[in-house]
Amino acid sequence: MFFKAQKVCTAIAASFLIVQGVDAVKSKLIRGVSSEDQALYVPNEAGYWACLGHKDILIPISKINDDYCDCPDGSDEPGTSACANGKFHCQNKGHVPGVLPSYQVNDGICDYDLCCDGSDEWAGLVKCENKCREMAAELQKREAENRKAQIAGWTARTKLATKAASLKASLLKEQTQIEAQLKAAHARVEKAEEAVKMAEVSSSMRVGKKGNPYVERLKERVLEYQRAKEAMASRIAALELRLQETEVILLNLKNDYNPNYNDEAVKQAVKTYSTLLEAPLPESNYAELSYQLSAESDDELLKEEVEDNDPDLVDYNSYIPIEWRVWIHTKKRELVDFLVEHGLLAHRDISETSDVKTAKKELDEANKQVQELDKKAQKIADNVAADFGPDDIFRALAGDCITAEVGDYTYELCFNQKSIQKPKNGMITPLGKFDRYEGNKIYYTGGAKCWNGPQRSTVVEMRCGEKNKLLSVSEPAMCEYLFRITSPAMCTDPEANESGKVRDEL
Ligand code: MAN
Repeated sequence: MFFKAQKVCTAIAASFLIVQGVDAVKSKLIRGVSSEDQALYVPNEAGYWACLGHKDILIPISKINDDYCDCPDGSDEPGTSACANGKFHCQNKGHVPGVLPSYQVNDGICDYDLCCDGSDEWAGLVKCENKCREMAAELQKREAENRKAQIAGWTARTKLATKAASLKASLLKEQTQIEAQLKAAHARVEKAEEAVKMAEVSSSMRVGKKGNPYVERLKERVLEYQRAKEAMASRIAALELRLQETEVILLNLKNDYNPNYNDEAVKQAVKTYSTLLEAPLPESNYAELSYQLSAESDDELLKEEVEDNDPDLVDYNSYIPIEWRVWIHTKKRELVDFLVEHGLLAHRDISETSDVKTAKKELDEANKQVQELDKKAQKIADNVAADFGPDDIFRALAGDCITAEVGDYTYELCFNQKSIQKPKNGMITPLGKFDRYEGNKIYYTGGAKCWNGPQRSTVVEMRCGEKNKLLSVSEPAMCEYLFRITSPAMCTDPEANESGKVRDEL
């Protein structure tokens, strides 16, 4: 702004000087120079002017545009074709000003692309009408179309951004759900592991299992036998005492009776006692006696006992708390496993009870559930962390494909996946797997190996467009493919651009 103002002031000063006039030439505007730069063509007091790029070369002001090149930078001939490197400024009123290489001045060709006002052909070799008005209208139309396309592209991009954000949000939601499910599944595994342990403990210690009716009856029977044995022992003791006393009486009678008295009863008693003493006594066993006391048959109990005849069976279980039993069982299993592992004990398959089988099945299912959830969680985590380009925008396009027929091939590009080449009749050739996004480019690498060359790869150059479209395919180097595409993903906010422009101008 400051420079502009300064230039305008200088221009005013220059015009003033021109009006004042050092000579006739100086009073005219210099041809081929913009109104802003007219001020650069002011002579010194002596009527001399210095070449713009060579201040040491001074020429009389009359030599400007005299169709002879005096300045090495061509600055003395802006309005003629005398200098090969000069520049001709076209004012193009009503349109955008242009700068033409001055050798194209008066060459008999209307250079409308740069000089719509036809001022480059001022010598009259050819008549160039002023086309600035229609060209400005055309430009305006084009700009309006461009702006429309930009708005459409930006609208499409906004939709893509919404889709990408919602895809990510549902992924994150799913991730949270899977995490909760995983937590529950881990708890299920822990519980199932505990249940297996308990079932194994119960199965390997069945005699001591609380609530087993046979065990309870067996215990009762033992107590019954113990009581019977005690009763029998005291009865035997009493009878033995009485027998001892009787024996003393009979012994005294045997020793002290008078055989000269003919008492038949005494003689008979002494004789019977002597015979008894000579006869041997049978061995007796209290336990055997006590078993015979029970009227109920033990067959059933004994049968159960045989069925429970597990070598692991230990009868201390009923007397210890369940947690201790689990601990003991675990240690015992560890010891057995250790001994089996080190070849000190033969491996023995212990047939499992249905409780153990059920518990193990539940554990397997719980572990399987954890594995499946882990896999799902990993897949989601990979997707969340994957590269979907600037602002994650290509998340909305991942897996979408665009195709184009170029020469003998159909080319296909799938976002975040692959790029392929398909001949009219023949096999597909992979041109690379998605590798990364970088600025406005996508890289696909590691395609099919080129004959005698590298693996095929693709670079995709993108620019803004309302639709995803494959515009062109080329092969700048053997097996290196360049795809040019449009995509709304590359569009920017036209309003932000506008406000940017305004800011630049301020
Ligand atoms: C095939 C195509 C071509 C490639 C050659 C290389 O014909 O994939 O694009 O240049 O192989 O041998």
